[in-house]
Amino acid sequence: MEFDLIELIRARASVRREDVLLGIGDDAALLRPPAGHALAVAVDTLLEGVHFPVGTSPADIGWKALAVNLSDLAAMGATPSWALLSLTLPGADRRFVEGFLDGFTALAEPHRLALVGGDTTRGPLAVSVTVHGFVPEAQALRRDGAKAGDAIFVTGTLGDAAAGLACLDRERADADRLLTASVDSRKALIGRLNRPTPRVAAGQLLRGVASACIDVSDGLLADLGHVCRASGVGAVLDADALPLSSALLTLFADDARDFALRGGDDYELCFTAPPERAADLIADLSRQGCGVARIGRIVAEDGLAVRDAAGRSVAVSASGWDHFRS
Ligand code: TPS
Repeated sequence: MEFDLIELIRARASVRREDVLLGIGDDAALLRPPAGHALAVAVDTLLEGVHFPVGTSPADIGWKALAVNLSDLAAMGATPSWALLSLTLPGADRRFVEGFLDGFTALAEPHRLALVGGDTTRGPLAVSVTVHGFVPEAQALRRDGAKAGDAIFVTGTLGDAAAGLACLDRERADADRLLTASVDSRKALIGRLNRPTPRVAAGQLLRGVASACIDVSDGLLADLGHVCRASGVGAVLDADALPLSSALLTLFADDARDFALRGGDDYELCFTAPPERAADLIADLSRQGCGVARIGRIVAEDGLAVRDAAGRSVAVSASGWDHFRS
């Protein structure tokens, strides 16, 4: 049975690349990274009921498992090349694997990402994807380069995925309102939860320009906090500059800002750059079809502050997603 599944996965590995000397089928893949580039490698595991709600379609799980990994490469400014897939399944469910590969392939193909190996085991549903990419050695985007005076930016809109999760949460006090409210907004938010768009092209455009970069997986405050700690700086965010989607504002007008600051799973890029680069950066990213907002500035003093337009502090609980929080 295991070998049938591996054969099925091999048959669906549609992207061919010249730098894959040997793909799925031997004990290890043989790959040729390009000279002068660093190999960027990242792994992310998705568990049912933790990273995606029970009942998520196999195709959405396949898309998201790859998207969150491509987002890690995007945050490094890397160009994706190869992936490994490890699937733990309760049974040899061919239909699940077919659906999973539909979603996975839909995202792998446009990024020319070759699936070069993997593993299948039996157990509670879990998906682990390892991705590889290349970035010119001196141009990789890192978390530790933010400088006092830099402007802070974020791509796209924030808070949508966490709001999508809230829409699916039947325990919520306002569950009935959410079920009957704007169907289009609900769909848009749940779509952001299930099918995030990794900002791969944006990450490449930021090479050599951004002083620091991270993808927003745990929530803006948490992830910007990682940048600040790594860089030895602090940040002041402009609460009124946070980019909020019309779907979020339609369904969660009162909590929109909180979702944007603390909600995870958006997979947008948060980056810093000298303020004099702001106008060019915004124009270049917009030309790519990637929205970008300037949301604050890096300061020398530790800590994260959120201010409104009048300069008053906005109270927020500075927590993001933490797997080990009890
Ligand atoms: C059913 N969530 C789970 S893991 C994570 C977030 C925001 C951070 C990124 O994970 N419950 C369900 N589905 C979800 N997506 C969440 C909660 C939210 P990692 O740090 O492992 O990369």
